[in-house]
Amino acid sequence: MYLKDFLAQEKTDKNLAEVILFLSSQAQDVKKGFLAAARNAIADEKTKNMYGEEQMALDKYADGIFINGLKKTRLVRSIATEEQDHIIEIENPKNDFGIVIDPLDGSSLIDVNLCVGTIIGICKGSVLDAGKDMIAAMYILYGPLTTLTVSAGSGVHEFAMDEAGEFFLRQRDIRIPEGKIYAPGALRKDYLPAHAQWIARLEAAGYKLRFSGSFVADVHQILHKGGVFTYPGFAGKEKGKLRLLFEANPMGKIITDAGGATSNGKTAILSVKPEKIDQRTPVYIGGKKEIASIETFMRER
Ligand code: FDP
Ligand code: ZN
Repeated sequence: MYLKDFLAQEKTDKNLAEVILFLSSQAQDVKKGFLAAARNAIADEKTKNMYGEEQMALDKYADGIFINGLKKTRLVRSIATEEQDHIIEIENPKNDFGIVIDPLDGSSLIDVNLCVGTIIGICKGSVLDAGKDMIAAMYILYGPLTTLTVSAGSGVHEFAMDEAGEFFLRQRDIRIPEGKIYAPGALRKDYLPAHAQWIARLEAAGYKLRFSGSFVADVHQILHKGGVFTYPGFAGKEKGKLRLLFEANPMGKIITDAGGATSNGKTAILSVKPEKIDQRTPVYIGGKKEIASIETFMRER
């Protein structure tokens, strides 16, 4: 079954379904950018730093695809993206939705052809709404398959792109299983004490390390195999590295809707009211058990 038919069957709000379908259709153009960048890289292989610039350009290229498409279709009122320092307001919008986008997460892995993705949250109104008020979240993963994982009020579902660029249903009602994978960001030497103890506890319990450097891909793995991803606050950067709006909230909604949980170490990330678009947050995301245990460690210190 195709995404369009699935959204209709699930009785997804018509306007919301239109936004989800439009965003998913942009994946093909993002993929064209990967190929173009690879071709340019070969042409410029003598000048190594040119390749670095191509990588940077792909972030901007993907950003442009989503922003220009949304401006043209006027499907949403406002857009905040990781690549822009201000909220973009659309003139004469057809809906009141606010959209938060990380156009290309994990972009440092493009040159080695590892998995990267696009992360999107859809708010009913303001892009600065708390994560729990988002009405939908989705991510596109550019891997061996191009997949779309979406939560829009009726569970978490995964689609895969076919030869014609259409997304067909691959897995319905995904629930995060119990599992023993941990994906720990930041340098061990900078860990704060409670975090260090919690990591030691996971290791003693036999958790296996899996960290690619692409947040969206690493959390995707946790969604399917269980366990926990973390990019904590650490010495010198107590607020962590990852962004509340573009990374933690949309992925947090998907994991939570699949039966998992998310925390900044003290409280559910989705309950935090953002103050600014580039706000950072410590991130713990995964199984309920692991998230409850880091909150206990943090409380007891
Ligand atoms: P990137 O800078 O490549 O966009 O968004 C930040 C992010 O990647 C995440 O995708 C990833 O989990 C994290 O940074 C990796 O950070 P480290 O290089 O510090 O491990
Ligand atoms: Zn990112």
